[in-house]
Amino acid sequence: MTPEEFFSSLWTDYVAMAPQAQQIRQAFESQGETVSNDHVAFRTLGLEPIGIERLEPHVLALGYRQLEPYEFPSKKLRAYGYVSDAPDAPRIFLSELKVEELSAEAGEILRRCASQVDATKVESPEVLWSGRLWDPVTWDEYQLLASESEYAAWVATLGLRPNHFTINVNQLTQTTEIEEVLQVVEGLGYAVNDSGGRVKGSPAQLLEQGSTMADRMQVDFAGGEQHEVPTCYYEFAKRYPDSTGKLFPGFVATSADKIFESTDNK
Ligand code: OOG
Ligand code: NI
Repeated sequence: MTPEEFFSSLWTDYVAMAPQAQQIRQAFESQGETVSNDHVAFRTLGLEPIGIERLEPHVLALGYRQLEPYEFPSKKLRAYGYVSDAPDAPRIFLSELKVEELSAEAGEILRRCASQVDATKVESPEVLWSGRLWDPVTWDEYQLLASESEYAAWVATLGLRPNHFTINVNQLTQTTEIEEVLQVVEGLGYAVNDSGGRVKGSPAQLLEQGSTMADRMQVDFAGGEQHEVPTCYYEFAKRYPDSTGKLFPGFVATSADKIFESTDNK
């Protein structure tokens, strides 16, 4: 699979989950802007057979390498950033939930989900847009998971798929500040994630970011019930050059911690 085929499959899955992304992208393109992708991100459970170590080989096979690890103690997550030397290659962010840090009850629900995954399916790159690979949880279980970890509830209902794409704001010519981009997005009727401030990070941290609040969609729960849950969101990133003149390639954990909340139920 080429990186082009990979990202094109991801985009198709993503815009089905986040129709707002298509609208926002088109709004910038209709101003004559070129919309390029800074990065995509995935979520998973730190459990066999779907932990980061099982998903990472697909990213490495596309020509990426691990850049650095990130820890999110209060969210019980760990993550890695990946970069590729191919020109204009988007970065990739993989995170996983440290399931053992949740309650026994939550852990049991999540282990039941992971135990249903066919390990051979995880060996092909399509697993990264395969969605939920287990039976739906109950609405009560969803709420229990969400009370401990919004991330856990998200993965249990939506499975493995890109949770956001990111507009590279360095490439825009008319809205060159994150705050200006957020105002365009609000003008289109989409809510902005203001946790930790609308614009996360600073020029001194070499990365500024903002995001929408995720779209919402009816999904299936056990017993044939359907309920609306947050799905996927759009992010906007502006990078600054470091002392060597090279654009900062990484992520900023204190900002990422708040960006995760773009899929919170609030
Ligand atoms: C990823 C949140 C972190 C960033 O750019 O810092 C992130 C997620 O919501 O799964 O994307
Ligand atoms: Ni991001």
